[in-house]
Amino acid sequence: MHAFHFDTLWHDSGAMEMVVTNLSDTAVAAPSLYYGSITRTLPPSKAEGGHFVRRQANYHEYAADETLTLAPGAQWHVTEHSLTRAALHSNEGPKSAAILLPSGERAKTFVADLQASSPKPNEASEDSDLRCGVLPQPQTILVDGYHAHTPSHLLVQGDLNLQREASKVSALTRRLHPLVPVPFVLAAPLGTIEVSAKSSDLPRDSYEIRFAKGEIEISHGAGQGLFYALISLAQMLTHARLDPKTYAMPREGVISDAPRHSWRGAHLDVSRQFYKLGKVLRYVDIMAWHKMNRFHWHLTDDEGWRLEIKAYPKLAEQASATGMMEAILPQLGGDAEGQRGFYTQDEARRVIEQAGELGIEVMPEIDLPGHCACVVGAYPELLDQEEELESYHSVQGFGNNALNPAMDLSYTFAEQVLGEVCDLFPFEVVHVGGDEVADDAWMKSPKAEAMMKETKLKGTFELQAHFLRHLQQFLASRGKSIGGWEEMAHGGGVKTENCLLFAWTTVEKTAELAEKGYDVISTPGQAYYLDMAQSSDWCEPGASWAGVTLVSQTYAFEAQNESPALAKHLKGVQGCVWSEHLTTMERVNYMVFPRLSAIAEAGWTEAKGKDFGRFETFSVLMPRL
Ligand code: TNX
Repeated sequence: MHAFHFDTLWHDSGAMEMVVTNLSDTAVAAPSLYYGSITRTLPPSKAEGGHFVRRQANYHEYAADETLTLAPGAQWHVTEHSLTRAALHSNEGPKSAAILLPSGERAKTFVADLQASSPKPNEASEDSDLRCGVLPQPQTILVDGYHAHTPSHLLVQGDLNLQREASKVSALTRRLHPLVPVPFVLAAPLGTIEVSAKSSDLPRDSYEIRFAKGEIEISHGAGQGLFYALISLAQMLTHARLDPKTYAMPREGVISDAPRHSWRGAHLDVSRQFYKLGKVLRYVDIMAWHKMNRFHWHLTDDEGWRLEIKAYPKLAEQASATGMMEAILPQLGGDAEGQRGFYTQDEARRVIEQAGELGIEVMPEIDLPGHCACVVGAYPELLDQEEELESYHSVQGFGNNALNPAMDLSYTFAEQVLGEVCDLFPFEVVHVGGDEVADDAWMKSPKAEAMMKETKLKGTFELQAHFLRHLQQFLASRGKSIGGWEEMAHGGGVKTENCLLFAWTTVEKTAELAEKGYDVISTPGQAYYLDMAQSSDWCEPGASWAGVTLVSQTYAFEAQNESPALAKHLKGVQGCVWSEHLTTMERVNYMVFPRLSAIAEAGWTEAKGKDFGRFETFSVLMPRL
C-alpha cells in the first residue's frame, strides 16, 4: 500500500491546492514533496502552506514548515497561486509524486486526479432502466432514484482505516481502469459526496451501503466487509462512467450484500506457459475487482518449475527451462527455443503482499508426486536407477515422471521444498497436487516392489496415498493443512481432517468427496475449466477432454445441490486456468473472460440473484489481463 495519498484541486482563481495525507503508522516531521506536473509553478512562487524549493521543467519540489509534523491520517495543504497557465483537464495536474522522509527515503505516494473546483457533470443519465453496475451482483439492491450526473469522485475523510482502504481501492481502480476518474479522494471541493463507514455486527465480509441526502454510509462486518463495500462503490462509479446509458450511481437506496461461499477461487497454471510477474499481479488485481479471495498458484508441472527453492537450485536454473538442449524438450508454445522462467522468492512475496492487501490468500501448489518430469530431469537421482526407463507414461505422455514413494530421497526432497514453501506462504493450505499419477507408475521399480512386499501396500495408488499421508503429517507439523486434487482420496486416501480437496473430473465428484467426509472445492472440468473450448466449431481454440463449455453453461452451473454432505463440506468454487492452449495473451483473454466473471458471481451471489442476460451485457466491462 502507498504510505501517502496525494490529492490536487484546481481553483477557478487560478491556484492549485495540493493535499498530502499520511496513511502510514508514523508521524512525519517536516516532509518534502516532489511531483511531476504539466501545470507548472511560475517563479517567484506564491505558495501558502509550504515553501517552493525548485523546479526543472515539470519536476517540482516543495518543503513543509520545519515545525510541521504530519501525524498518521493528518493532511498537509500547500496552495500555489503562481502558475504558468490554467489547467483544463484532470490529467494536467501531478502525474507522479513522492514524499521525502527525514530518513532520506522517498515514500510511495498515490497520486489522485486533479479535481475541478466546480466539477462539470458528465453525460446525463435519465433512463428509467438504470442499474447499479456491480459484478458479482449484490444480494439485495433497493434503489429509490439515481444521480442524473454521476459524480467524478467520492470524498473520504477523518477515519484513517477508511482512508487507507479507500486509497487502496482508488489505486486498484487506476490500475484496472486508467481512463476513468479514481473513485475515492481524501480532499475535495465543497459539495462532493462524502462516504463514511462504521463497523457493525453484520456477518464477516458483509456490508451495507445506504445512499441518502447526498451522503453514503457504509456499515460492515469484520474481515473484508469494508473493502468489498468500497469495491462495489468503485465499480458503480466506473461502470456509470463507461456506460452511462445503462449504469448509474444511486441517490437514495440501500445495498445489502454478503458472500455466498467462503472460497471464491481462481487458479493459474504458470508451468505450461510462463507468465511474467506483472501478469500474475494483474490477475490478482482482476480477482480482487471480482471480490474473489483465493489465488491457487499452480507453480510446478512436468513442463517447468517456476519457484526458486534455495535447497534445490537446479529447479530454478534447469527445471524452469524447456529447449532442444534441455531435459524437457520444447512443449506447447515456445517453439524450438522452448521457454524459461521462474519467480524468485522475493517476487512470490510481492504477489503474496499485493494479494493480501486486496483480501486474497495465495495457495501455492507444488505438484507431487506426479507431474514431476522437469524435477527428475534436473535431479535424475530422484528416480530408482534400476527402474526401466519410460516404464510408465502419464496421461500427458511423460515417461517416469512421478517421485517414487519407495525412495527416501523423495521424502527429503518433498519436505525441503514444502518447508521453504511453508515459510514463504502464510496461507494455511499448501496444495501438493496428487493428481494424474499413471495407474502403473513404479510397478517396474525394484525399490517399489520391495516396499510393497515389506509394507503390504498394494499397487500404485496405495503407494501414492502412503506418500501423500506422509506429506499431510509433515504439513501438520508446520501448522498447515494439505490441499490436493481429488486423487488424494485414492488408494485409501489422506485423512479427512486438515485437508481440502479439489473435485475436477466430473460434476458428481464434488458430492462424492463430501460424502467421504472431505472438505471440498468444486471446480469441474465440464463447467469451470477455462481452457475448455467454447464451441464445437473446428476453429474454436481450447481443450476438449471435458467437452465444450459455453459462457452460459459456466454461468448456469450450480455446485450446491440437496446433498446434506455438500451443505457441510462444500467450501466454495473455483475457476481453473490451465495453460497448455493459452500460448498468447489474446488467447488467455479470449478463454478466461467472461467465464472467470461468471465463476466469481457463482461464488458470491445466491442462485436467485443470478440472471444470464444481465451478466452478459455487464461482463464486457470487466477488465482483461
Ligand atoms: C487435467 S486438473 C489436469 C491438468 C491439465 C488439465 C487440462 C488436473 C488436476 N490435471 O494437468 O492441465 O486437465 O484441462
